Amino acid sequence: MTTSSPSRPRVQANLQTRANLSGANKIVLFYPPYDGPPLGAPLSLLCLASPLLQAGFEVKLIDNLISPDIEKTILHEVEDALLLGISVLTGPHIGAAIRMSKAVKKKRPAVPIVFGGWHASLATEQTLREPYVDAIVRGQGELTLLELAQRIADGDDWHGVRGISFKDADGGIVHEPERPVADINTLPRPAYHMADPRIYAAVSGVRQLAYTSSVGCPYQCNYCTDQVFYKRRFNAYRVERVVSDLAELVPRYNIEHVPLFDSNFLVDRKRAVAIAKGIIASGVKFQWDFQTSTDFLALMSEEDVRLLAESGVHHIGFGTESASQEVLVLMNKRFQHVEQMVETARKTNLAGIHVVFNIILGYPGETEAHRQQTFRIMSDIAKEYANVSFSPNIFTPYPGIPIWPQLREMGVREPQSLEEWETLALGTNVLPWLRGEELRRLRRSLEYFLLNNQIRKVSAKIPWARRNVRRLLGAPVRWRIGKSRYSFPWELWVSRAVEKVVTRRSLLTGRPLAESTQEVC
Ligand code: B12
Ligand code: SF4
Repeated sequence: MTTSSPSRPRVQANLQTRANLSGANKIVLFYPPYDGPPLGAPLSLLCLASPLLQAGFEVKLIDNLISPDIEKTILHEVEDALLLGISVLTGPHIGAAIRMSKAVKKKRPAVPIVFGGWHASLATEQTLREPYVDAIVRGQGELTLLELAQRIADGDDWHGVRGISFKDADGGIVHEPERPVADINTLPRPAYHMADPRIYAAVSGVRQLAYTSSVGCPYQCNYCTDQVFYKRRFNAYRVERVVSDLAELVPRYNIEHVPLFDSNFLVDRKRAVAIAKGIIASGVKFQWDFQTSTDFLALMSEEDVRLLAESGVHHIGFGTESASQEVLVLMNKRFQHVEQMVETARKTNLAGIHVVFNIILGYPGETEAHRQQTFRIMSDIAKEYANVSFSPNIFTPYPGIPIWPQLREMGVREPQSLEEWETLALGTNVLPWLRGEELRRLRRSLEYFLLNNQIRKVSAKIPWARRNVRRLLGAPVRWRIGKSRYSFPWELWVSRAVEKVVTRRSLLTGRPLAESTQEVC
């Protein structure tokens, strides 16, 4: 939890606000708990805080990760607050967002509660129907929240604030027109000073600084909402800004690791290479990771990929999703081809960069034959290039993804309330076409695929018994994947005695995730 005080309060004390909060100048922003390893300070809140601070508001950040008793802290902080803003992603975030909102509404009903972030932006009407939500900021939030906060502080009506949806005085739902996405170069630097990475390092064990060098991706994959949020525009900081930010922030906070939160970092390859060169020239040393698509990496020269590694890139996450061209077309991923996955693996392997290929299983239209093809091709790639790991998930339909009309027709039931989205089994299975024997076969073949990827790594560092089991199992496991034959799975039984197979990895960092975790970002 962090606070920052304004130099020049902007609130006009003589005005009566909608919520009767005259004189209040404090904005409380809350980041609810999520499932999975801690990733450092929530960048969304740091981005939102900056323009508010510049405009003279006091901002208090409450992040569950470092505020042990969130309810007590929030209730205390909203005592004299102008508004409570909550960032909401689909899944576990929602539970705490609901609990805190209800508690605040009970104790301080006059304080407006504003939801923002991907879930609230993509399931706006449904979220706003909840009695404890007063307004939603849709999409990029910096300028919209600032304008809304100014309206509330000035006691003005909320009509006309572009990018918000809200309940009017009669409880009717109003959707204001969209706010165009702002060029991120025009936005102030996130308020990093409000989230000391040392405090976060005590929780995560890593001194890391989340950074976004760009937002938006030009592609339109059917299962992804980036296009809805950022309108397919690659909106990126200039090279000089990225390099000077990192060259300043990394030594200031003694940072070891910078995960980039960009949707597709290599859209502009020249820019990416210039950033890597700039980092090298700055002399500042740290590791950094990013996510991108294989079509872009495959187009880079070996020399440029090596340059990325030299500048500190040690992991890259790829949404490869399938090795069947037919399934890639169903996903509207026509831009991606299996040869590019191979080329990506080859070039990153040469450069010594670890990569994770995400795989989506059970996509509508994917047959068992497609899936087996994916397992075979991906296994071949990993056999050739030891730097490749996988993170497979069963397709999860998130709110607002373009393929929803088809999913409804195929019998997928859309959650009917905010609460229901909280309990959606992310990455597990809600697909009516993946049941019974087919699901059992998927699970078993997936186990073989993951086991194969793990046991091909036989090094002297591995204990003797496990090393020998890996050697023994290698050939039969590869045979099964080659032939798609999975009955009487004795290799799985034997391996379970000595192996804990990694089933999922973080695309952002490459680190293994617990099997139960819902977070794969
Ligand atoms: C980092 C990240 C995470 C981290 C964030 C942790 C941290 N410390 O920051 C964690 C691990 C929590 C995470 C988890 C998940 N994530 Co994630 N994540 C991302 C990622 C890569 C970057 C998010 C980010 O910080 N961006 C930078 C900031 C500045 O942007 P922002 O968060 O969008 O915030 C802006 C606006 O959204 C808005 N805003 C946000 N909050 C608020 C609050 C208020 C009050 C207001 C007014 C505005 C506002 O204003 C901000 C500034 O413009 C995005 C992809 C992307 N490119 O954005 C996916 C993304 C957000 N995640 C996604 C998904 C699917 C998930 C998971 C559901 C499952 C999964 N695949 O991992 C889980 C959910 C787990 C849970 N609920 O517990 C989806 C969105 C799905 C959805 N409907 O919510 C995205 C878009 C990836 C994708 N392309 O599909 N994720
Ligand atoms: S390439 Fe990645 S970020 Fe871009 S639309 Fe496809 S899934 Fe989304």
